[in-house]
This record gives sequence, structure tokens and C-alpha cells, in this order.
Amino acid sequence: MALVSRGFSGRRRDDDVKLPPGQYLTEDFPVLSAGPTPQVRTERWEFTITTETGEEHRWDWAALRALPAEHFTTDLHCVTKWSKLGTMWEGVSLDTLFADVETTADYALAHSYGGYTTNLPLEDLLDGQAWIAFSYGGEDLTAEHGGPARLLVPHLYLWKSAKWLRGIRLVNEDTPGFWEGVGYHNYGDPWREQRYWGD
Ligand SMILES: Nc1nc2c(c(=O)[nH]1)N[C@H]1C(S)=C(S)[C@@H](COP(=O)(O)O)O[C@H]1N2
Ligand SMILES: [Mo]
Repeated sequence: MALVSRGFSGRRRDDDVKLPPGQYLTEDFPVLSAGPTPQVRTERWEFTITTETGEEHRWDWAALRALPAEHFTTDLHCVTKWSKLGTMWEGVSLDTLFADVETTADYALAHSYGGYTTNLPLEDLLDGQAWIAFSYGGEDLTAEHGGPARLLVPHLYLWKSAKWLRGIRLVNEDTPGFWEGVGYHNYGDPWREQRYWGD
């Protein structure tokens, strides 16, 4: 499948493809991490959803992998202007993880092993728009790309897709995450080119 997608996109020119404004196509998969890559062993991995009332829903690695997983193909758009089309993943839909979570909160703050955070409206994590991904291109997700498991919210700029995902906290009031707090756009829609505050 890598051959098919490489051959296909290799014949395309940037202007043949509908890319979000200001983006260019790339074939490779750049690594963008704000700090060192945490080495998280699956034996010690856990993921927690904490509601606005403090209720915790927790999964260890076996519990995550026991859930129904989905194969999906999606385009990635990084705020540093590269886009990568047709990437192939496997993961658990956030709809599955939120199935038994009772909340009236409007916002979510994703947090990672290593301390990274990013905020987004809860509704952007639901309805088939977001996954905890553990496989990329048919292989276990590598640590540099967020393995053992990362958030993937491909309709927003890729900084919203927290690598080494550890938990999601539901909150009534939106609070900026790591990049949002230093000037990146609070929402980050690539099609509206929401790169920085004020865009
Ligand atoms: N935990 C964590 N997640 C993160 C980041 C990070 O530094 N730490 N960088 C973000 C940014 S800015 C981008 S563009 C993507 C890059 O993902 P990649 O390294 O797999 O290309 O991860 C996002 N998720
Ligand atoms: Mo990024």
C-alpha cells in the first residue's frame, strides 16, 4: 500500500491537489517534537479521561487493544506548512472511548507523557473525527511519531494531535495548551489557515 500511495502522489504537482491554503506537499514524514521523545513502555502505559466532575475512566494497554479498532486513511497538515496525503493508520475511535463518559463539558485538554498539552472543543474529538492511533503504515507507531499511541485529529493542524497521549481532561472553560499559549491559533483549522492568534 505504501507503493500505491507513493506512486500516486508522486505524479501529482502541488497545484493539482486541493491543499489547504499556504501548504505544500511532502512525501516524507517529518518529526516535530518540542522536547525529548519519551520512551513509554506498553506495560506501563495508561490513558485516562477525566470529566469536569473528577470522574476518571482509565484504560491500560490491554484494555485499549481489546476495543474495536479502525483502519483509516487521512491527510495531515502541519502549521509549518507541510501536508502529507493518504497516510494510513489504525486506532481506536474517540467515540468508542467516550461511549460511557457522562459530561456536559464543552472543552478538552489532551496531555501527553513528557508534559505536552493541547486544547480543543470536545465536539472535535467526536463523530468519527479523532482516534488514538497505535499503528502507522501497517507497523507499530514509532516513538518519534508518538508511539505507543498518539491522538490523531486530522481535520485540525497536526499540533492538535498529541503524541504519547496520556489523558484527556474535560473542562467547562477552555484553557490554552502548549503551543496555543505561545501564540498558535486556539482552534487551528487548516482550511481557514488559522495558524496564529488573530488569523
Ligand atoms: N506530545 C507531543 N505531541 C505533539 C508534539 C510535541 O511536541 N509533543 N508536536 C506537535 C506538532 S507541532 C506536530 S506538527 C505533530 C508532529 O507529528 P510528527 O512528529 O509525527 O510528524 O505532533 C504534534 N504533537
Ligand atoms: Mo507542527
